[in-house]
Parts: sequence; structure tokens; C-alpha cells
Amino acid sequence: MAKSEHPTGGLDRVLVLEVARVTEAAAIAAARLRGRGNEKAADGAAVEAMRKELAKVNIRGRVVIGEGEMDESPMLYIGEEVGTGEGPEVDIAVDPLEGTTICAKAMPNSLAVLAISERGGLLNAPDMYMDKIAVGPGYSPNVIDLDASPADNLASLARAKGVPVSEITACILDRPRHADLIAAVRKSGAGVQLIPDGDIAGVIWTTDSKETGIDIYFGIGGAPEGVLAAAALRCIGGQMQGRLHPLKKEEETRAATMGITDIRRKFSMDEMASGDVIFSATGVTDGSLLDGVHFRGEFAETETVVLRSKTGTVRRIKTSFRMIGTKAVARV
Ligand code: VTB
Repeated sequence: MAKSEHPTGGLDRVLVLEVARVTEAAAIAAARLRGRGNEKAADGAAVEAMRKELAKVNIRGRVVIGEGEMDESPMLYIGEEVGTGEGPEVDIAVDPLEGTTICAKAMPNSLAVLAISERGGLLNAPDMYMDKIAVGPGYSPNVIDLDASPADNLASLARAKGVPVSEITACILDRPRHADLIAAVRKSGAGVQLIPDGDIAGVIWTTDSKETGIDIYFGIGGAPEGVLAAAALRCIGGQMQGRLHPLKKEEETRAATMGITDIRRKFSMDEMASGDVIFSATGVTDGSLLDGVHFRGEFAETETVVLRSKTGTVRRIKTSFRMIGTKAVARV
């Protein structure tokens, strides 16, 4: 048995703490550039910090969702090998700064995100759009369907929840492409919470509707974010479907080279994230899912949520890093 595998199969639970360190490092790096109006710089800092931290983890990791192709991005590109090269073979999906624009504007809900799976567990989705629909746990299977109309999905969900449609709220990215969707949801009587960016959080909010007020996520966002959201939902429970939404022929070709030959295929949550999965997100800016990084004197404080599909554990970790210069050091 490789040293980092769990005795009963799947990923070793020690990795839970390791992945938390990785998103913590990315979040701290990005947080220094909050509100500077420079998305690229904040993203770059998060990517670099994440890569550095990943290099210390005992895994034979392969990036399957990353910062683009090797020729576009020098770090965390698709196919890059990460980790110490010892330990289990795992696949990794990263979004070092989810919500670059919100971070650059110091608005709520930007996150550093990573998911890790057994080899082959994460859908190799190219960087293009995906049409998504998601609800939280506790409903009977097939309560939603990407191919059903918004009105039908909302009616089905309301029935399952035992409330009128008027008590359902949908979260949707605020984009002109969603004008018809938003109108249809409102016409059916449900409410819409629009978000400027950050649909991984949007999907996760559906898992705690009592707290967040959000019951369902709809709409077209990034495919990489779709796979990461599916990984989170696999751990917490819920239902999600996604279908790639190419805007041009080259995107279809790209998807095919990455193994998705049927571009119209509707992926279930389990098809996007299978086997044992660990998901970690650390807040960059304060948000309703997580607090952002707080710099207090010589300390940087972070809040992270780590999810594990094997056990369904939801672990919130508050960490206080002692900083020297701009670097975190181990506390003694
Ligand atoms: C979403 C969201 C991201 O991109 O995937 C969105 O999760 C979709 O892309 O945070 P458009 O901006 O092109 O609509 C982000 O907003 C990141 O840019």
C-alpha cells in the first residue's frame, strides 16, 4: 500500500490537512492584492503560492483542471505533475483564485479552491462554458433536470421541499446571456439572487438553504468551476448536472482532444467527480460561505472548509499564521 492511501481504499485522510494548507497559502497571497484592481496580479500570486505549497505534498499529482494549456500558462497547467512525486497517484483540479474580479474589487466571496481525487476521478473539462443546474441534499433523485424548463425544475423542487414556488430562490450569474433564464424564473414566481462572479460558491450555497436562502443554482458559467462545484457537492450531498456549452468549433475540438467526444453529453455530478474526493476552499475576501483573510498585526488569519466524500465530513478550519515579512512561518 502506498504510504498515503487509506487502509480501506481511497485517499488518506491526512490529505485533508495538506490540501487545506494549499488553499490557505493561495488565499493569503491573493488577499494581499485585494482591491487593487489588478485581476492578473492577484490571480498570479494565488497560482504561484498554490503551486509552491502543492510541491510539498506527498502525492504524485497531475493537474486535470488548471490554468489552461502548457503553452498558455507556465504554472498549474493541465497535465502538470505536482507534489513530491511520492505517495498516491491523484488528479487535481485547481482554481487558485475563484472570482478574480471580485478580489480585484475587494467584493465578497472570492475563494482559493482545490479538489483532489483518486486518479481518473475528475472530469477533464476544458476551459470553456458549461450549462449547470444544482440543488442541495435531501431531495429524491432526479428532482432537477438540465433539459427541463426552469418552470418545471422550480415546480419539481418546490414540491419536493413542500413549499410554494414563491418560496424558492435561485442563484444565477448576473450576465446578459441569462436574461431569458432570469425572466423565466421570476415568471414562475421564484426569487433570483444574482451574483457578479463566483459560481462555485453559488452551487455550494444550495446545500444550506436555511442559512443562505438559496435553493437552486442555474446557468452558464465556467466548466472548470462546474467540475469543482460537483466535487464539493459530491462530498456534502446534492444533485448537479452539467453540459459543455461551446461558443466556437475550436472549443468542441479541444473538448474532444480531452476525451469528451459527445459535446452534448449531460454529465451528472458523479460523472464529473467520482471515487474518493477531497475539496478545499479558503476565503480570500469575506463572504457568506467563508471569512476572507484577515491580517492582524503579525498574523494572517484564514478560514477554510474542507470536504471529504468518503465520510461526508464538513470541516471548518480557522488558522492563524505568524508572518515574517510577507511569508507565513510555522508557529512554535
Ligand atoms: C463563472 C464564475 C467565475 O467566470 O464560472 C464565470 O464561477 C463565468 O464566466 O468566478 P463569464 O465571466 O465569462 O461569464 C467567473 O466569474 C470567473 O471569471
